[in-house]
Amino acid sequence: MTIQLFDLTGKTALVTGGTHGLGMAIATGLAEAGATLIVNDVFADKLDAAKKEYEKNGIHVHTYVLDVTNEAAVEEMVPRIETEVGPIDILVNNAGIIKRIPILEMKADEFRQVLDVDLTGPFIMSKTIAKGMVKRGGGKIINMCSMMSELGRDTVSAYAAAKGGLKMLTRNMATEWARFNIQANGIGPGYFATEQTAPIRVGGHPFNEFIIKRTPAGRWGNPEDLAGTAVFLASKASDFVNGQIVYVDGGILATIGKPANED
Ligand code: GCO
Repeated sequence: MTIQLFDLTGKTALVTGGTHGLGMAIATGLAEAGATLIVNDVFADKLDAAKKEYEKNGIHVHTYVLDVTNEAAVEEMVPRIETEVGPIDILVNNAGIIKRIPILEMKADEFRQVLDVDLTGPFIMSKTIAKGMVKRGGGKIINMCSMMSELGRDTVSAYAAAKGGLKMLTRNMATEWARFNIQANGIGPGYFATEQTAPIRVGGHPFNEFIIKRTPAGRWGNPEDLAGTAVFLASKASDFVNGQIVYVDGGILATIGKPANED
């Protein structure tokens, strides 16, 4: 039965930065589809708050303090997680930061910090966990890309460079690991109502109206809008899907947009 292809019962999923926003919505979707859930964050207090939130929704979650940019810590923690919880079948590289600074004013260290979390982090997590997936005969990797994997925007150069790089890293993972039955794909969220976009969405910020007009769906995305795509890319339903970025954007990338005065 096709619907059973989306069942994640017996699978274990790690969602990096799954303590809020899009990461939490995706993690919740994977758990509701049957997966055992693990989330990490660099901040223990965020993990504690998230654990309460998940349990309020009837979801049991395993939490670990882990910095995805620290290769030695990742190589030490992954075997521990896999012993304590179980082999990781699904990895969602969601943890990310953004700095909105014009290129002319941005310091190289600020640029590096964004690249480190948003691009090197997924590289480190994926290569460390994929070693086990190769031995076990397969697995799923989902990388959180962005509109900035395709489009530029004032002030987000480092983020765009990282998300553009993550799109190509995803394709190279597929190239190197499809032979091991590992499917590596990406999700490209459009503009979603989250903590991360609040600075450009609330308080009458002009970008809010711009996005509502620029998005054919005529609204900002809700984090839950991502759960279905994540379950698809984490499940047997996508066993022959590899190196693809699924844009969940209300149609932004499909259109050039329309003049502001046109309804
Ligand atoms: C920004 C936003 C974006 C979105 C998202 C779009 O400043 O433009 O924060 O980066 O969060 O990544 O896909």
